[in-house]
This record gives sequence, structure tokens and C-alpha cells, in this order.
Amino acid sequence: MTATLSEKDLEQHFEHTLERDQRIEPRDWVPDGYRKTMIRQIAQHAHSEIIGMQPEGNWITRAPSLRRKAILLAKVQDEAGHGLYLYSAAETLGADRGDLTERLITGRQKYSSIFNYPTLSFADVGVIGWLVDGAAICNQVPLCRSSYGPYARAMIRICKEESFHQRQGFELLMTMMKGTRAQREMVQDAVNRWWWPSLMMFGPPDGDSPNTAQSMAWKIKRHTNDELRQRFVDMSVPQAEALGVTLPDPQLRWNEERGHYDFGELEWAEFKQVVSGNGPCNAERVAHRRQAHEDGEWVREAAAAHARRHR
Ligand code: FAQ
Repeated sequence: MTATLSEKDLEQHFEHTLERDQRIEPRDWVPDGYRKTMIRQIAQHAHSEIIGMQPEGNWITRAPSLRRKAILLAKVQDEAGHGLYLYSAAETLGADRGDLTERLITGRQKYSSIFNYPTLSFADVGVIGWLVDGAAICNQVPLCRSSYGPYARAMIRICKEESFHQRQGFELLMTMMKGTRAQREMVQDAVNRWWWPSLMMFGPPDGDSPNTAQSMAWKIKRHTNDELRQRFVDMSVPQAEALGVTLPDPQLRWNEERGHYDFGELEWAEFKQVVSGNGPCNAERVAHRRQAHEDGEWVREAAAAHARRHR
């Protein structure tokens, strides 16, 4: 005799899995809202990795030495790999990869605001490693404990690779800081341009974040946007001191009482502009991705024909 589980039983099983801090797996029943939120976050994350290849990719042909070129190529390839694991994780929830790509190139799905800023000098490559990968790790290490199994497991490998990326960025900046005065100025200029956008990567302030409360209840997110932003500031100040650069915030100071650094207000109007498609490079980034997708049409057709023949 097979007993059919009612919707209530399934819901209870889902709640118990969360309460016991176990992982939800692809075969498990989940509420529609959970599936939708998880697909949204994973897709936005995957798109960020793929679009995130562009700002640094811009410097591959102009890296100052063979060693720097090899390092940068490997890093950008890792980002492609992260995008692929993440699209696969979204597929386990029933999403279609082709559809997600279509949503990205038609501007219907978001990707991280940070990748809409230009990379003006080679120091930007170092600062992206140090600050952007640094912020990504700060945000993603807690996601290794996210309630959705395939996403949490993808995060473990992604975080390992991103820690390596962060160290390569820091090492590149250290080398430049020990170089000429012009190189030190280049690093400082890059830090000035990337500091505030890096803080925006953590998302809107908690009071303005429509998804945080539900995502925390579902244990998709483990900390709020502001908690992680603060953690990142606290972590970055001593690193900036070690490098010998100034973070461009006159209000940045240690608050003994709070046990954290106080920092200035972010330009939330700028964040909204960038997220709604009007940042300095949004149009260029999406156009480039759309072109790459169209150029790859023949590869997809050939792969499908090959698969049909083998079936
Ligand atoms: N940019 O209610 P919340 C990387 C959207 S990977 C654009 O707070 P949530 C690796 C948000 O999606 C970087 N949109 O949303 C790398 C939501 O959109 P909706 C990507 C943003 O989801 C390094 C709306 O605003 N990392 O860097 C941003 O609870 C170097 C309301 O916000 C991830 O995706 C933003 N900064 O929290 C690659 C990590 N912030 O509802 C190359 C996973 C918020 O309109 C080089 N994601 N929005 O569709 C997360 O942890 C979360 O999704 C947050 C946002 C924290 C990003």
C-alpha cells in the first residue's frame, strides 16, 4: 500500500528540514516562493560571474608580463566555471539555462552592480581581486551553509577559488605599491573608484531590502546585507593599512563602543541607477554578452546535432 503525502505533510517535512539545519535537496518538495527566490538568487549570482569576466577580461591582452597574463587568464576562466556550476544548480530547481540567459541579455534579470564600472588601469585588476573578490567571499562564505544543498555545495568550491583570487589581487597591489610613485598613485586611484561600489555589492540597507526577512527565515541567507557590509569594512581597514593605501571615506573610524568601524553613508541613488540599468557600463556589458551568445549559436546547433546522432 502506498500512502500519499498531503501538502501539509510535505510542508511540515520542509519546515523540519530547516529547523534541523539540514539541506533541502532537488527531490524535496519546496514552497513555490522558496523555489522562485532560490532560482532568482542563483541566476543573479551566475549572471554576475559571467558578466564579471568582462571588466578584467578587458586587460588580458594588455597585462604587463606573461606571468600576469597567465594569472589573469586563469582567474577569468575560474569565473566562467563558477557561472557554470551556478547555472547547473539553478537547473536542479527546474530552471532552464537557455531561458536564464535570455532573461539576462534582454535585461529582465539582474547581475551584480559592481560589474557596471569601467576598468581604467591595470591596478583595477588588483583592486578587483582584493576588494571585489574580498566582498564576494565575505558574502558567500555564509552561503556555504545556505539551506539549498546544490547551492551550498557549489559555494564551497567557489569560495576556495575566490580566496585565491583575493590573494592574487592583494599580491599584485603589494608589488605595485613597492614600485614607482606613478604605480602607487595608480593603485590609490583604483581604490578610490572601487571602494564605494564594493560596499554596494552587499545590497540595499536592511530597511530597504524586500527579500532579506523571508530569505533568512528560509535559511537561504544567514546574515543581513548590513551585517555583511560591516564585516567587510572591518576586515578591509587593516588590509588597506598593510598596503599603504587610504580608503576614500573621511568618516571611517574605529568605534570602541560598537567594536566596529563607523563609515560614511553610501550613495544609494547611484546604486539604484546602476541596478536599474543606467550605470556607466550596463549597456556595454549586456550588449557584449548578447553578441557572444549570438556568435555561439552555431556551437549550440552543432552540439545538439551531435547529441541527436548519438541518441
Ligand atoms: N547588484 O532584497 P535584496 C562575484 C537586488 S559574485 C545588483 O537585499 P537579496 C564574483 C536584489 O537581487 C557577485 N542587484 O535582495 C566575482 C533584489 O533583486 P529583485 C554576486 C542587487 O537577494 C568577483 C533587489 O536588489 N554575488 O562578485 C544588488 O535578498 C570578481 C533587492 O535586494 C551574489 O550574487 C547588487 N549589488 O540580497 C566575479 C551572491 N544587491 O528582488 C568576477 C549571492 C541587491 O528585484 C570578479 N546573492 N540587488 O530581483 C546574495 O547574497 C543576495 O542576492 C544579495 C542581495 C546580498 C546580493
